[in-house]
Amino acid sequence: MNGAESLVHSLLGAGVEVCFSNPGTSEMHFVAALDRVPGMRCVLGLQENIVTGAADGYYRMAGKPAVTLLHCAPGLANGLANLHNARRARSGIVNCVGDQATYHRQYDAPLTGDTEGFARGVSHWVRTAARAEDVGAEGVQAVQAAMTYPGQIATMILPSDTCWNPGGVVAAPLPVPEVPKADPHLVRAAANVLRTKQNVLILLGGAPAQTEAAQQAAWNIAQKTGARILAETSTPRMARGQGRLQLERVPYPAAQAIENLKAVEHIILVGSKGPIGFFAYPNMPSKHYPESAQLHLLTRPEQDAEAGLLALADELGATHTPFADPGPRPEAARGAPTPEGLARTVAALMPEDAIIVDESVSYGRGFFPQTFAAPRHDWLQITGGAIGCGFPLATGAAIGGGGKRVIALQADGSGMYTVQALWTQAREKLPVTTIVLSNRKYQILLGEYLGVGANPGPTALDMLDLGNPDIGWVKLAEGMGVPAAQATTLDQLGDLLSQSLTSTGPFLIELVI
Ligand SMILES: Cc1ncc(C[n+]2csc(CCOP(=O)(O)OP(=O)(O)O)c2C)c(N)n1
Repeated sequence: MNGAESLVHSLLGAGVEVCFSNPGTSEMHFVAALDRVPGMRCVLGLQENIVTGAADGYYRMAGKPAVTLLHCAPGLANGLANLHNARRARSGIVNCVGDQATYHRQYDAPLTGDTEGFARGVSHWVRTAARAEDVGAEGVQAVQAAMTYPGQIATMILPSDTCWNPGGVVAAPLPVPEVPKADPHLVRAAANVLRTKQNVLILLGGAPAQTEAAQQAAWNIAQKTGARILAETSTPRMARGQGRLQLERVPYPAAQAIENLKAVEHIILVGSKGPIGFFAYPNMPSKHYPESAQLHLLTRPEQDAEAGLLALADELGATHTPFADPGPRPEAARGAPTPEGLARTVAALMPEDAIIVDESVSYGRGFFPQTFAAPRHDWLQITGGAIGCGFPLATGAAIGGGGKRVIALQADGSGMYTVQALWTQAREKLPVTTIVLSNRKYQILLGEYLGVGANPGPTALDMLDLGNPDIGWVKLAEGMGVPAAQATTLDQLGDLLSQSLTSTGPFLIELVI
């Protein structure tokens, strides 16, 4: 058995079932091993940022890591932006990066680069294999690292001779580390704040703090104590819709966030940190909560958020209180597109347990209130601010979601970074409906110019214009095997969305906004 075969056996034994891949020469033995060792679903992405973004989406839905197969330092570099987003989402991923053979590295061949250096910036765990005998054991260590709550990025660098040399040893899976619980002292301290103080905010950060059970505990606490609840601005995965909490996020625009939080005196942090700006702006504070407000830690992101909230509810004697009724499901909107109308239409037509992937950037800021009364669904967002995650995230979420329909709300500028993920959706026949929000500009940056006090002239404005020439979204999608159509009204959008739900494969709607 060679090293690559022992690795594939070991990964399978540790429960890894999907390999998102964009291979090269140095990964050929790994690819050949995938042929000889059955059981791994192999999914080809046509650029590494598709591969890494898909692995992120997969983890967010499946709750277990996929493996990525990437080619040398430059291949890893292509996938870094979505590994950055995945790290922010606290998704678990095992990256396998093929590299120069151990004895060939000294010659500095063209694809040789600082693979470890690139990996370290986005990984919690990095290991460069030295011998074929070791890669099985290192593979299960990587899975263990990736499964460490709530999820970590583990990167194995595999010089090609460690894959092709004989002597591979299959390793048994390692136990998943126990999830650290909240410190009981901090639970009592948080309870004390909630009992005795006014204007307390419970701030939920990360997927484990936004499950239905975590929301229920937070709601019980809030009903008992009068605290407010908010989620952080970017959410990896939030349970939403009927029977869930009507949970709002801290707004993205600095002025709105500061206004929203101005009365807050105490913040209970549940897997979150004190709200700060995405960026600094002249004459704006970095912190968006009042300087006088106090932060109280309930759980760090690495501690069990759900159990922490349950313990806090217990400590306070906060018993089950039903969530507020969001009212009837909205009806599909008609006429000219508006953000609210689009959100209502999606809420009206989405199937139960849909997965919404949201890279809607500026258009999506008001989507939440309009979708509170939608059927139950999960909402996945860009987490690290590195645009170009939507199409890959939707692709991976469809594979991790086990057949649930994905509806991707995709801003056009961000979509163009990784549009070739559509090809993977077509090839894998994935149930993804993408709605491209086609404003033909980098709309958000118009606001950012004003925010930083810059005064855009014609050259600056030209850098934000995507309308010269217009991007042909329908042709782009069709060219990659995804049926597509354009909508200019919400009536047309509703018809196309309904039609797409009757098929089992992907569909793209360009909504001209
Ligand atoms: C990887 C990366 N490159 C560049 C940026 C800077 N950036 C932020 S938003 C944006 C444009 C977004 O445009 P679009 O997706 O069309 O959304 P809209 O602003 O029109 O809502 C750019 C280029 C970024 N955040 N991440």
